[in-house]
Amino acid sequence: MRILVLGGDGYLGWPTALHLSQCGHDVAVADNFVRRQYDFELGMDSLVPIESLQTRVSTWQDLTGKTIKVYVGDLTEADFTYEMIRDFGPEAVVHFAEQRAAPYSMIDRKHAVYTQVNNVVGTLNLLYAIAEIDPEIHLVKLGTMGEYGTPNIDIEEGWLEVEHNGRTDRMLYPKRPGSFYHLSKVHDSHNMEFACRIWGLRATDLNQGVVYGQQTAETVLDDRLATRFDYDAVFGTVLNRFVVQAVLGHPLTVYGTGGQTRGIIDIRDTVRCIQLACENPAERGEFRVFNQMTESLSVADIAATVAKSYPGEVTVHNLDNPRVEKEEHYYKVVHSGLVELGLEPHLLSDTLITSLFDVAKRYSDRVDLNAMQPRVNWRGALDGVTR
Ligand code: UPG
Repeated sequence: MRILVLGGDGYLGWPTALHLSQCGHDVAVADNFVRRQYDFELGMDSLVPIESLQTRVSTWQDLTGKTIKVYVGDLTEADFTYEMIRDFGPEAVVHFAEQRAAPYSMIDRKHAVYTQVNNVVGTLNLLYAIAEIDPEIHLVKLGTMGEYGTPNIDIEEGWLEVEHNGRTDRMLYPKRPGSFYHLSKVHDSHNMEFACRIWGLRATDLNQGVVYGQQTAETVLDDRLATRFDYDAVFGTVLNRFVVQAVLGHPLTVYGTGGQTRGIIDIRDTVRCIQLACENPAERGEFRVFNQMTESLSVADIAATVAKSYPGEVTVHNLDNPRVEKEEHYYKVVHSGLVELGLEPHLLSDTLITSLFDVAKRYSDRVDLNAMQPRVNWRGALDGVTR
């Protein structure tokens, strides 16, 4: 298949592009490099050094003989988006090209507005480009488990059968997200469902859990193919952060009681899920939703698992929670759709954590301890930032 990966220079977009290419698909990537720009803005950097996109792509070609075409541009510029879709003529578009950090979106008004404009307008341009150029294209879009929040009922895969006053209907599952970033994905989901219903597009919304890990079968082939490893309090995801903290002898930064429970997924399952979604497209007119996670763990359980796997001493520090989120709640999620398509989940294991410890140890001299402490507060009290 011809598959275009948007956000192909990022933490997950790059390993996904490699995996799809390795599976024999004809892959192109697009990126505007804004993820690297956020590092400059925040004074942070990936723990693992990463090469330029050009070096990554040429390394892949040298190693495998497979080519990956590169488009440099911004989805919020409609001309770029239309020209790219016309030029590459994809059968599937995998869309990672969004600002993806909840804390970044909560820094202040400017960052909230940027996140929502970037994410919602980019996706809307893409929907129009697909509808006008080739409505057969299957859009595979990264949503988030954070769209649902933590409702006191079971979380279904995107849709809910509702009975009300003796009548029934199948409605989009109600959303109660926890940040302006997560809200941007809710808005995207509604726009996509509308485009499927009104124009007959085909789309898959992958509501992904919190990703952990850094290596895939393809990225380990050469250091120059490595993907990012974020450990800072803005872009670092919780398990990856705890691994780096354990290695450094820094207390694990559990926010609040740690009772908050999240769906999680190994990066190796992420790339496989995208492959499965592309190779098994939604029907025309169908807005299909999968919950892309493999197990649920509380933050305290994640900390305990990391502490148990680490050979040295690990301490846990329960910080005042900088976020506004429930710390004790019901959490039960249906996530059978991708398994039915063939996903064989890698559940969280000591082996995976041990290999992550090795990555963290190898680059531990690159860690900036100042990046560890959360400074973005959901209640709006960030030092030194004007709104
Ligand atoms: N948390 C801690 N300590 C930390 C970091 C996080 O307790 O040092 C908690 C946090 O309060 C939250 C949970 O861990 O309850 C998960 O936080 P995090 O790993 O930062 O994930 P999210 O903010 O949910 O966002 C990530 C990705 C996002 C994706 C989402 C999927 O950044 O792009 O949509 O996971 O759920």
